[in-house]
Amino acid sequence: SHKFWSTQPVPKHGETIEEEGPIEENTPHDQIRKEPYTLPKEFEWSTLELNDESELNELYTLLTNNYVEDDDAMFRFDYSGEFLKWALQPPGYKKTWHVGVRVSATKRLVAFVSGIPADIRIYNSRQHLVEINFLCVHKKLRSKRLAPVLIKEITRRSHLEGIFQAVYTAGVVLPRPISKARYFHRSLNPKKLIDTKFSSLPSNTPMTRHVKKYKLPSETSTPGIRPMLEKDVPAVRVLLNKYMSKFNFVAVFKTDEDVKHWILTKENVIWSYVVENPDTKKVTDFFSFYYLPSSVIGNPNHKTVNAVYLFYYAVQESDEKARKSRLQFLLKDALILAKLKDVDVFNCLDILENKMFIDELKFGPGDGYLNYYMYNWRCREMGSEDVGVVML
Ligand code: NHW
Ligand code: EN5
Repeated sequence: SHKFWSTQPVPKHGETIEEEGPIEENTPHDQIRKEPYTLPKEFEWSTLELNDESELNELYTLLTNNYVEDDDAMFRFDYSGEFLKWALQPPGYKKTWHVGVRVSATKRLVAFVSGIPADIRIYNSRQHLVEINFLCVHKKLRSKRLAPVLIKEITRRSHLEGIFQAVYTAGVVLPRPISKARYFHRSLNPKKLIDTKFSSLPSNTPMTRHVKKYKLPSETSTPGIRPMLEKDVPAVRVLLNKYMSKFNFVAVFKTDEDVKHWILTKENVIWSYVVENPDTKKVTDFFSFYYLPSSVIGNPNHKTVNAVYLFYYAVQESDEKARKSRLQFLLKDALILAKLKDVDVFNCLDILENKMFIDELKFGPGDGYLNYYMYNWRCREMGSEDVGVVML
């Protein structure tokens, strides 16, 4: 099995790991293949220009109709065009890493994969690498081994930029996960979630009691909480990088520009809030969540489930017990703020310190998992509570 993955520089399933480091040497620049990989004859490569509204829309349409679904094919991610621009055009992005495949005859976009530059720390090693996401092959072209060609092509284009490692996440198990996280869901609109079969009414529970269980206050409770502003960027960067030092696999925010791009609120894409101490006026905490609705497949009454996903956050509190209580208050406010935006469900993974609030705030386990991977890097596995990388 794994006709493709067995040829790639990734650890094998079951292989024991003695020492951390690259699996293969960097290819010298003059030995990197100059020509794109060969596609089956009816297709051609097409680098997407996402600043062009019509090309962005082609990508949106491909993903909306063909991207990730849950195991029972009831919901499909519906990333907006605005969201895709945010996700794919961070500081230092490379247009050549927005890799499309078109049908030569009709120019119809039928496959895609992307890379963005990123900085991470894995255990004690800091790396500038590529984050791979939005790999997608049109439903009609599945199982024709197009995905390996897309992966080899984005690898080649990374090598050309001097990058030989990558991070990526997937619901499927491949050789070989660094960590496995689970999705958790907090119902904000229990009736709609049940109507769409996103969740089911527990047996012997009347709807009224179920709805009451998830009721939230109409206002936040943390003193000094407010939307994050551009002036908060430097403080948030320091706070976040400090908080990240607790974990073994994290994103590194090198510049204020990175924080400005990744954390500041962009309406209907990402929302961020800070807590400013009312006495000292110092920012002590922040959290953010991104908006990613899912299309409901084949439901006559509901087109989408409005979901947000917990993104990066940081708390200053250093005492473990105090931090747990702080996080519970902050995340409860996050639920309230999301509810005010008409969000139906608040999602998170069991990474970071999320286990400190998951049960108390009535998140329940989902049926989906997320596996974390690195390409061309060998290292020990870790528990999800050691992971501090959040991918879109
Ligand atoms: S995970 C989301 C991936 N996308 C979807 O699930 C959308 C719906 N599905 C599809 O579009 C986030 C297709 O099913 C896809 C596969 C395109 C997934 N990752 O073409 P074939 C990401 O975007 C392997 C990696 O016939 P297909 C992360 C599979 O194991 N490999 O299948 C992406 C098999 O190989 P094997 C995956 O169904 C990370 C081969 O593909 C995979 O028509 C990419 C079969 O190919 C997945 N999610 O198309 C890796 N799903 O060896 C980046 C299947 O087992 C690596 N496969 O025979 C790093 C590159 C950069 C390095 C830089 C130094
Ligand atoms: C990489 N950037 O499976 C992206 N979602 O649990 C790749 N389940 O929404 C990511 N099946 O459990 C790929 N409701 C991995 C994710 C793929 C999408 C996926 C799961 C995550 C999901 C929902 C719906 C299940 C429908 C049937 C789910 C239960 C919610 C319930 C709420 C009340 C408390 C208990 C749980």
